[in-house]
Amino acid sequence: MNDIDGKPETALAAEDISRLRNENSRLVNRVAQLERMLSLQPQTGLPTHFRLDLELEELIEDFRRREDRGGFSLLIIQLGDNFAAIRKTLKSSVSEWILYETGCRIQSLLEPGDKLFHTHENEFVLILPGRKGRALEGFLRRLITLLDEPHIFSGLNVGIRAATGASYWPEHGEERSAILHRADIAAGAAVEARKSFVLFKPELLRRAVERVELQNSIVKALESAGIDNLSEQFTLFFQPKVFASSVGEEYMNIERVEAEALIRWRHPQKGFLGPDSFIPLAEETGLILPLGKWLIYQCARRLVAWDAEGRADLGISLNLSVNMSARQFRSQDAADIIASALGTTGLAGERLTVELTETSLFEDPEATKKTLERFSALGVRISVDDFGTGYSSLSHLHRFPLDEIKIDRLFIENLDSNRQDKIIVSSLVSIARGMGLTLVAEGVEKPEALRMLWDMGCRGFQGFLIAKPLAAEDFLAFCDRVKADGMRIRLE
Ligand code: G
Ligand code: G
Ligand code: MN
Repeated sequence: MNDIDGKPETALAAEDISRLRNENSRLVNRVAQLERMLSLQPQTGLPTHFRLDLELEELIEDFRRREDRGGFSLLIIQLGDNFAAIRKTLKSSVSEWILYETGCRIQSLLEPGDKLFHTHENEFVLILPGRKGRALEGFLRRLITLLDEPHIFSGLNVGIRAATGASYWPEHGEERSAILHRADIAAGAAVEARKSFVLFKPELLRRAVERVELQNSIVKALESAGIDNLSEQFTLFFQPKVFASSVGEEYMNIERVEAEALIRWRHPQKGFLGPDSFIPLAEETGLILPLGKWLIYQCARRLVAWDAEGRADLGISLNLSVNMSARQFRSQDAADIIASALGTTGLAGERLTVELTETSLFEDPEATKKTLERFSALGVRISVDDFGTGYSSLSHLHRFPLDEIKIDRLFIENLDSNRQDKIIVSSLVSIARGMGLTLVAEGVEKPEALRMLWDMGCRGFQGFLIAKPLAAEDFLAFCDRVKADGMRIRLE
């Protein structure tokens, strides 16, 4: 039989076979080269994640065959943030040296049968057969001491913080993936708690699962509803922030009312959630960015709608304060989002105040200044939230275009009994006045505290004494009541 070119079949096959042979040996070499690359980490010469997967599988098989229930412990050692920072900022030879040395240090502690892998840039995995509990404690002490020693390298002296998580086979999981996952959760818990070592326990898994679920439901709430209908799940409460013109025995007279918007979540399964149970997670995962954007738009729309309906009319246009988280503030488009919310709704910038914590302001003062100047250019007012709890230096406050300071409620709580708090608050009042800033006391619960604050010269008040955070309708009712009472609020 001939093929289509008319050549005899056997001749073609012989040619092909020799070509294929060459090709084959080239591929074999290439595969061997890739295997070497995949199985050994170049910086440390230690086996990689691929080898870990294979060897862990074999080890588990082996323990099962031998019915050795003594098992092993698996440690995940992660080098901390400062290692990542060194990698970014210093020459790569420095981070390579640190990795190499870390590998050597761990290796110096190993006994026959122990296995060390360099699985990711900043991560090592250690398998210690038969070592658990007390036997592991001794090892850990030596490991942590050794890892804590500074790395000295051509004049540099750097300490690297390492966090280790451990799990036991077979107690914490029978399968390879389970045992790795448990150790990873423990390592994550160690990083979060800034501890050198955490041993896995089932409670950690429950917490991790809960976090993932919560994260998923934030994503779902954001996705399913679309930015306009998000309000099916998220809703805003409004806590009045009032400015007094006089404070008497029974009443205070009010010059104007503003409100702070506070987010609440009507979670389909968990019910009504306050921000403390999801804002930190939203911050961590970046979900705060779409959520924060929704918030700003929501506040702008609210004000425009109230204006159109003639609600919340106290003779002066209502101002709403929005809390902006540090991550949102640092994102490139914080000012653009405000600008487009104002543009879309036609709201004047003066109607919004952005509340920022001291920590977000002082993290990167240069960038802060630029962003705040853009906010100011839009007419938006800027308020420092929870003032006094962070580390901001008073002398730096004047560098930023600020409008308002809110004294943290920690200082207000015991104002009538704590002399220290009294001194701090009255100096804050004079600083704020001196700098021409509006001052608001947060968490005012007792009439005595309000009177003391008034006597010190504070004019802005927020707290349960005046009103709790209120649903929109209740907030409007509050405004109506204040107006009906001749702009007075009863103090009791
Ligand atoms: O009631 P309250 O539990 O609302 O708020 C607790 C904390 O959550 C406060 O520190 C407040 O700043 C924060 N918070 C409330 N609402 C929001 C919001 O809409 N965005 C951000 N980033 N933080 C909020
Ligand atoms: O941190 P921020 O100021 O944004 O927080 C507002 C938080 O303070 C909300 O959780 C709100 O419920 C709470 N809050 C407001 N007024 C009072 C008060 O008078 N007492 C107490 N304990 N908490 C208050
Ligand atoms: Mn606030």
